Amino acid sequence: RKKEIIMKRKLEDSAREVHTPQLLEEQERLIATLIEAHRKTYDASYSDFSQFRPPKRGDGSPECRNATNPFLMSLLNSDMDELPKASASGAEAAAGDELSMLPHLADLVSYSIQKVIGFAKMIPGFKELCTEDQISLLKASAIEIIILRSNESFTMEDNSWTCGSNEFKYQIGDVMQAGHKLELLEPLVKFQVNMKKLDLHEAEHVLLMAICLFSPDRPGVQDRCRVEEVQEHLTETLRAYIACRHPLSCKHMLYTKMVEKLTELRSLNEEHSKQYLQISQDAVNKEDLPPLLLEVFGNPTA
Ligand code: ICJ
Repeated sequence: RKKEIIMKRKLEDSAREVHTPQLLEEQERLIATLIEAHRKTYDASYSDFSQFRPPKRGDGSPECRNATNPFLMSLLNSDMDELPKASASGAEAAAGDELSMLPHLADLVSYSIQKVIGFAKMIPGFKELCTEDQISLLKASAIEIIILRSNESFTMEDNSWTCGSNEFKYQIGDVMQAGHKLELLEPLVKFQVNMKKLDLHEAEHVLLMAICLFSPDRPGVQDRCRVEEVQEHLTETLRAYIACRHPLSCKHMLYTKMVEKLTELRSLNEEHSKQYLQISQDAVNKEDLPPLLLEVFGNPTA
């Protein structure tokens, strides 16, 4: 009789958990920690961007509409009647050049990798992993987390990443001038649009980045169990958060949709690896790619 009562109460308890999950105090603290970690590593004023090598666009400017005659164009458009020195200015004028955006975007990505590392170090459980596993996780997820965090600057108004002034507004064409093919950029922009439509809370956004980082199936990870444990704790927290904080009308399938985003990121990552290899081989100026970028994405000449 007594046993029955206890059993009944247990069943009721678990039923209540399913229908009205609670955000435990510990989960609340975890979310607060992640939000603070993100705020400390994501500067929404984008004021550091002017320190990157400047963007070079070959868009509508006269020099570039006539990319086949850069020298002629620069003479016609200036008061000079002589070419300054060898090919220097000609090369500058031909900003429609392939890879003309590479130095700027490579600096942006290298800078972002540093920020992602700073974010990772503040996630409970990351520092407790051995250094080798920390490196494996970061190498595999860096581009995915950058794609996720970049959603904050993405706007559906004109499908661009807008980071302050026009100089730091990035459109598909700009990324093509970093050597990427439309095949990759189309899904990248689609991803950003669909992400934007999910209209995530900051808590959900930062949890998704942390969940992405703690993927136990990345190559080279030794202590898969530890990584999985942390990831499960994060996903549990995300489910609980959505269940009790997200308005009923929009939480429908939200968790599932977020997990789907992680799958899409894997395929973007895979395609990025291929195109990165190509770009890093094509880059004539090896200085175009900062050392951190070479270390994280791979150095084909090493
Ligand atoms: O960290 O939100 O691997 C954030 C901070 C801001 C701005 C921002 C935008 C990200 C963008 C837009 C952040 C421009 C093009 C970027 C894209 C994310 C990845 C993409 C930087 C970074 C790159 C050009 C990558 C290629 C690089 C390459 C230079 C080696 C494009 C392939 C992505 C699948």
